[in-house]
Amino acid sequence: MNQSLTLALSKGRIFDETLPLLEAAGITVSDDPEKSRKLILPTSDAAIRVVIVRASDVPTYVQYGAADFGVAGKDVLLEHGGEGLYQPVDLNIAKCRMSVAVPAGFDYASAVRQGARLRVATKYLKVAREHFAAKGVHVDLIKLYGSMELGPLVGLSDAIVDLVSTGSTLRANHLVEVEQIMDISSRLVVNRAALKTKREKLQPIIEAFERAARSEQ
Ligand code: PRT
Ligand code: MG
Repeated sequence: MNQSLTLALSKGRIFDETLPLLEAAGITVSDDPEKSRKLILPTSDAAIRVVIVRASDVPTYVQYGAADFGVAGKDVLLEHGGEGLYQPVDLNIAKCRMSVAVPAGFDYASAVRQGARLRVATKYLKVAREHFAAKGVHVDLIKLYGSMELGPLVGLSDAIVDLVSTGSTLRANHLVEVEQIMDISSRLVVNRAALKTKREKLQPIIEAFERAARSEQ
């Protein structure tokens, strides 16, 4: 049986923070995706390769079996919906939170209290829709693909829903965090069919990731 594996990762923090987990599973990747233009990277295990894709595309590659497994943020998984994906391990990496932010001086509490219609710019439509619906706040959601912080500065929106880690991006743009919606970390996602057909090869890696993630806490 073909037990070769393809792992989907995005470059940047997810690649960087997955490397130690791979090493804990005895797998090393020698190419640096920031320097190389290669999209398919070999590893020290001839039967395992890494494909470099956009962070928000990881669940799609794994869902369709183009990759057997991958690492994706909870933010990305919630927007994707998670169909066809088994999510066995919270890897506790690439941690941040999803929050509501507004320009300093904007009275968010009374805007919400008075039942005003809030314009919210975000990449995370599903999470934002559910969050405001649960609070009974009327919102007009404006979909953006990045640089959400700019929205309120140029009058596109009153508020944004975005990821925050150190808070320095918000501060640099005179925005304040007014609500934390949820904590975010990245998870291991595995194609459901591969889990059955390639179990022998996948299971020890999943277990090594699990142990490494636990010892990182
Ligand atoms: O960058 P690209 O458009 O290719 O895709 P991406 O932004 O989805 O990928 P990437 O690599 O930036 O993020 C991958 C995953 O890392 C996300 O899906 C999150 O789960 C997780 N993560 C952890 C973060 C952050 N921390 C984070 N701080 N993703 C993005 N940010 C951004 C945030 O959107 C904001 O613009 O960093 C800025 C805030 O950071 P602070 O430190 O200034 O608060
Ligand atoms: Mg980014």
